[in-house]
Amino acid sequence: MLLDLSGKKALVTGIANNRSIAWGIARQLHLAGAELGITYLPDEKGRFEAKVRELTAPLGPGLFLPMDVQNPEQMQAVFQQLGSRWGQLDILVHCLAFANKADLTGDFSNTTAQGFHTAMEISTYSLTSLCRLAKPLFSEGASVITLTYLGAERAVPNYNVMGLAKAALEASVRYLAAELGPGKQVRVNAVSAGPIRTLASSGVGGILDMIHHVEEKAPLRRTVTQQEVGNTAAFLASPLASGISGQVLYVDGGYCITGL
Ligand code: 0WD
Repeated sequence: MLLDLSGKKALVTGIANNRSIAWGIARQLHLAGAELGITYLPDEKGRFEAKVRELTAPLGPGLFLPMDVQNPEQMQAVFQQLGSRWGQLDILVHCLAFANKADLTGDFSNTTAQGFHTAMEISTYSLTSLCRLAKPLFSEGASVITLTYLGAERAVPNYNVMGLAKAALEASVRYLAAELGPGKQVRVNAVSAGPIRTLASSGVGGILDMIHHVEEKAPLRRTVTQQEVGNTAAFLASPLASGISGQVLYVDGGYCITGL
């Protein structure tokens, strides 16, 4: 059976530029035949909007909407549009995260309550909000995919508060999978990606050292590409993965199995 997503409607969040993991996912979903809805993080000068619109135009998105996950009205508006234009949702890609730069370097114990809250609200709670809003629209066998990192379960230097946000995100995946699976067979999974240079990862202190370390130690002696993560997301979105839910799937060149 070949991977075929034709006729599927996919909402992809978290494209900031052509290095974004979400961009790798959007391209692979499009190649497999899915129709895309894209959300972008709005900013006052509209720079993100222009950049993301130009980047994604060749994929012909059926929906292109602003969505800041700290803005509940904007989130509701996205799902209202989605409901009236598509009437259903087959694939939901949650591919966004944020923590203050000051909280992504140095001593973890210096994390402020505000920094803790911000990281959790944007990077973790947003998955739950998206699933709640999407719930009435999910089709039979719909698939939800989020992005996580090994820092959720190991102490990775500088990853700090984001490690906690990812740990809670992985727990959210399990609770959401348990809630959404009965009945409509909605599946919820996370892809744990190896370190990739992106706008978000450049905020993590020592990201280049992390990548070099993976290149030396991972069984595949390299880190992964956005396209490889995109391929896995397309698989998880497809009926080929119909028996997989509540899981964290590692796309990291095998790094997570290494001891020394
Ligand atoms: O090494 C990496 N790059 C890894 C990333 C390894 C493993 C996992 N991940 C995860 C990230 O934690 C994140 O969940 O992958 C996801 C995507 O991250 P990315 O592709 O590395 O980063 P980027 O291209 O910057 O996209 C993340 C985007 C934001 O970009 P910036 O850099 O401007 O914060 O998340 C979006 C935004 O577009 N975003 C928001 N979207 C809606 N509302 C918000 C928000 N409040 N904040 C950030």
